[in-house]
Amino acid sequence: MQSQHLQTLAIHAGEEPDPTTGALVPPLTLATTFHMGSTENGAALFAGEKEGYVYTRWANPTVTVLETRAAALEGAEACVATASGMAAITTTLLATLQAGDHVVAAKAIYPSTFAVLSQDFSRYGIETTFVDATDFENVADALRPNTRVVYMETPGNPLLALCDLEEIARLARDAGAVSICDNTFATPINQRPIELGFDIVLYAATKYLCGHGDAVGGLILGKKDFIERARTHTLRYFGGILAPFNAYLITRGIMTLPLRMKQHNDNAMRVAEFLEQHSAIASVAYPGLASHPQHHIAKKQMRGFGGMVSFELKGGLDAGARMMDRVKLCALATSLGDARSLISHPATTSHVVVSRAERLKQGVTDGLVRLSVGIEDVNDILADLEQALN
Ligand code: LCS
Repeated sequence: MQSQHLQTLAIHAGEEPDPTTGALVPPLTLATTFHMGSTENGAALFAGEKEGYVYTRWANPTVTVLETRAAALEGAEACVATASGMAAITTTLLATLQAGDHVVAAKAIYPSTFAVLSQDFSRYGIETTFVDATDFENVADALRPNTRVVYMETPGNPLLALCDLEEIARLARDAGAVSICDNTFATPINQRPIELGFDIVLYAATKYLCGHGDAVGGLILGKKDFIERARTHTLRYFGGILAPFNAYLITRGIMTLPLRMKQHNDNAMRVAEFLEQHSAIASVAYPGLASHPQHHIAKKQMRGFGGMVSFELKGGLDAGARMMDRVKLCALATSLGDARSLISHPATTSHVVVSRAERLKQGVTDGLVRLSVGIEDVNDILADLEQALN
């Protein structure tokens, strides 16, 4: 049944008709525990001598369907699902790092990731150097003999800064460090870090993969050995597993991911072009625009430029706030990647976890507006923005 084409994998990978009922949709298995058959069989399952389901914190059939499908879509050897995108990030870092290790990370990343590295991992003796990764030479300069992880997010949240994945994967490999890419904004449809040499890809599946704004979840993808270690050690003990119901919803969301991304890409390009020529707008960041400072990297490593657009109004914060209060179709809400358009103000929402000084250092200004362009008819999105801007 399996084929190499993404749209087919998105619909079929990881599922078989249910052997007892023939149901085509994989059943939602909410069971927390599974019958072991016999004491002998139970012992073999617990010892890892036999494969099978034991307890949902270890593995669950509904979650397995999602993991198999996501791995197929990414072209990864294996995948493990987590409770959230943050759980995917922290589980991966916990599975990789130990006291005395050093991390090189892009500075303009999801602020909770910035916070966990700078405020929490630092307490465990793990130091992070944050660099402007739009120039890979800055990554090279920050590497130390004890650098164990090179952590990137591209396009980055919320500035949409890009880094050169191929160059940075090479630098990390030469330094003996594990390369990790948060690919949430791009999705496997628009960008494939493993093919560009990255070791590990992470997702907030909460966003585009789910696509409908109704399930929080995360994914870690990479080599089988690493994923199995993360699953059977770090995740099993730290406990941030994905709930089966959320796995069910995210698996269903993935069925339409390639189609949705096509529409997100097309709509966002139209919105970015519209904003760029509008007299009330001071600047627009979208990887697909020729004016984007890393457009050359976008063309090299992205198959589509995604659904996220950031911009500033000429009137700064006040004008931005007035606009965000006036949109009607675009919902004033955090998060991103939903079918519906979402508009947000990073400085007063996602970025409150870092200081204002740090936020400004990253380039996230008081007036920045972030738009997650949905898959509604683009003319309606444009009309909404136009009336709000005017
Ligand atoms: N990585 C990126 C790039 C994200 O944008 C987010 C969440 C996460 C990881 C964490 O995922 P979660 O734990 O929420 O599933 N981004 C959000 C945002 O920009 N607004 O609300 C959440």
